[in-house]
Amino acid sequence: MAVEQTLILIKPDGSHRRLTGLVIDRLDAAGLEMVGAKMVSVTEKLAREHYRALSDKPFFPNLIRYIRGEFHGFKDHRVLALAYRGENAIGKARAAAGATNPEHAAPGTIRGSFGRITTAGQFENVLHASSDEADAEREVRLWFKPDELLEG
Ligand code: DAT
Ligand code: MG
Repeated sequence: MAVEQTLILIKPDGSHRRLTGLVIDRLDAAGLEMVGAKMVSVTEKLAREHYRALSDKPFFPNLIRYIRGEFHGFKDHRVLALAYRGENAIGKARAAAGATNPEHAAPGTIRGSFGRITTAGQFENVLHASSDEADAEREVRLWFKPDELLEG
């Protein structure tokens, strides 16, 4: 199986609810190797670029507010960006994360255990994990400069 890189973001709900260590622990247990890590203050431009494939969705405006912490009323735009490398890293990270909708995520996955849907209907699913090879490559490049990643 191919060695891949994938992007993980600890979303503002994840850091606010003190789930950062738990996510890192689960990805460690999945056998993935961290090759990049940094705190990012997410600009509107970065948020829109990251989610550009969803720009025509009705929930897009809230999604931008969510990844920037605004949806939850946080004053900063704090996101922890992590890059992981490993065999089938994209699939392993997605499996550890669980389904997008926390209500449908399997028990024991990060989202299944800790995600929730607010009364306003917004998903709080703790983390972002790249969905496929094309997205992973684009997203790692969007969030990290080449010299911020360990060489493989
Ligand atoms: P994932 O984060 O599992 O890759 P996605 O890329 O389809 O899922 O969507 C990105 C984010 O958008 C997701 O983490 C939460 C939000 N989202 C997706 N579908 C949604 C929906 N039907 N209603 C509300 N928010 C949604
Ligand atoms: Mg996605």
